[in-house]
Amino acid sequence: MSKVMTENLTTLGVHLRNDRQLGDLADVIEAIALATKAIAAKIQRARIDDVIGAIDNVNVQGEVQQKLDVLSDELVLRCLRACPSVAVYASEEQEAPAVLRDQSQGGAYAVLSDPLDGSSNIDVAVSVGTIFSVLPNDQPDASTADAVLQPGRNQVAAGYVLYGSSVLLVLATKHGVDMYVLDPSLGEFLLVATGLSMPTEKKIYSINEAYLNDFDAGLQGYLEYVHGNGYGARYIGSMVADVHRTLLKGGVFIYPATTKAPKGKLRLMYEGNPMAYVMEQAGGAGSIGASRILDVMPEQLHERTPVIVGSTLEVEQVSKRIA
Ligand code: AHM
Ligand code: MG
Repeated sequence: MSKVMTENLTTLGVHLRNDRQLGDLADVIEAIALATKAIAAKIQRARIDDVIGAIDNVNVQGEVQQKLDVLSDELVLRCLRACPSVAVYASEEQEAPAVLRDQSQGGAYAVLSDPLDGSSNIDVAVSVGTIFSVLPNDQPDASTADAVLQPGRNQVAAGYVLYGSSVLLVLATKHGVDMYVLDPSLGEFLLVATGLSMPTEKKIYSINEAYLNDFDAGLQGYLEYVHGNGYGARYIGSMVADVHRTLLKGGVFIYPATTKAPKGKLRLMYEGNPMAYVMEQAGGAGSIGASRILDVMPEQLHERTPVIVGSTLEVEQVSKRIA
């Protein structure tokens, strides 16, 4: 059961330092939070400032980049560059990681991010998000860029900011999952709930069922099962919004492998790992079917993965059919 804060007003910075005792990791989270405040402002003004739509470029994934993808990526990089303990920043939008400083200069962490997930939804005002993952920099100076290639179980913090009807920051650390809301008049993230824990039994499934014929037989069997057993379907098509609903309301979010995309669509390092870490820290689970997401040893920075995250029982129901 999470504790909802109603009496005390506490900022993100105060909570990270005084209650969570995160030391220099608090600086990293605050740098990310600063970037997301700037991104939130850009999103709200996007139509007025004419930054909706694609630029004439594709990213390393071969996807068309939106103007706001690039702006968001630059904002995260600028904020992390100013943070003395960040060694390296890797982003869905950049082919290679940006090495900011090495271990001898105090670079203790690697930060990975999808700076603006679901950006193609902005023109219809659907919620979007920033996803982030923080790993320890375990590399000696010469190979700082390699610090990002670690399994997700090594994460020391991960989370997301949801730009929705309000702007929410959900942060998972070894202390559990806390939620903050951006007070626009103060420009501060304020603590609203600590120790979030997922509902265990909720019959909600979230998947793009239009791809049904491209799913494997086991997953098709799971969908037949949910149709006949009183489940509800929810799918926004914006991962942060779908995962956030799953965290609070329970059920399962699935982006599986398909015949057209045999490794799925979502990225292990920027999407799968941080969301699985959040779910596990809230008492849920994250799976690729055959194994835990957090145990996957990455071979490439931008590799894709099937993602099944949510309530432990429901993740098991799906995984056992497709493993
Ligand atoms: P993006 O990283 O290019 O923005 O794409 C990721 C998004 C997720 O937010 C969402 O879960 C998924 O794409 C939806 O894909 P689909 O339209 O195939 O259902
Ligand atoms: Mg994205």
